[in-house]
Amino acid sequence: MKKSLSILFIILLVAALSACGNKNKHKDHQIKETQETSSKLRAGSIVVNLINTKGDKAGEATLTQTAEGVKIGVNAAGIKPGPHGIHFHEKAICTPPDFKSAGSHFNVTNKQHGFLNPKGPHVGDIENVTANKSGVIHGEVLSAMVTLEEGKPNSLYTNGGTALVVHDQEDDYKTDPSGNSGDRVLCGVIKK
Ligand SMILES: [Cu+2]
Repeated sequence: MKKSLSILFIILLVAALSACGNKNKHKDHQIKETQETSSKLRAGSIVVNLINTKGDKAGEATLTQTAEGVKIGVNAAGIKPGPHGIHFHEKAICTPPDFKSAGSHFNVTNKQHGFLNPKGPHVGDIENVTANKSGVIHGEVLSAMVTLEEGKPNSLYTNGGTALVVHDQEDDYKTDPSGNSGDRVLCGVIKK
């Protein structure tokens, strides 16, 4: 238990530090915001449009392949303040209002959900992102478990692509299958 708590603390610390360091970068993304409906290449990164439960554009996620894994910059508005679960889901389909179309979590290794679950995590698990008092997320998280390289089993382009989904509640990192993170509130399609 003590070990689990230290791991959680490290995860939260890393998330907090990333969030602080990237404020300015995301302002830049906001200015460049466009109305494309699917993922698009921009300066070496993949830009994924995030839509809300009404089907309106609510922001963007910028995915960048780095040596450490895929960097996920999230810039979105209009959701409940506080921490939110965020995951890669297995289907590249975002149909509002419930986004069930995105299927389960991206889980090519057949594990259970959660970084703190002894039988986890899913390849698609990501650290929580946090919305501020105004319901705006400016954050950056890293996933070392997926890749943007095509042809690998853990590629986000596997089987026609995947989706990035933000949930209404915080992911507890241990409850299968989705960390008790509640409804799906934002969704973005990741495909070629
Ligand atoms: Cu999810």
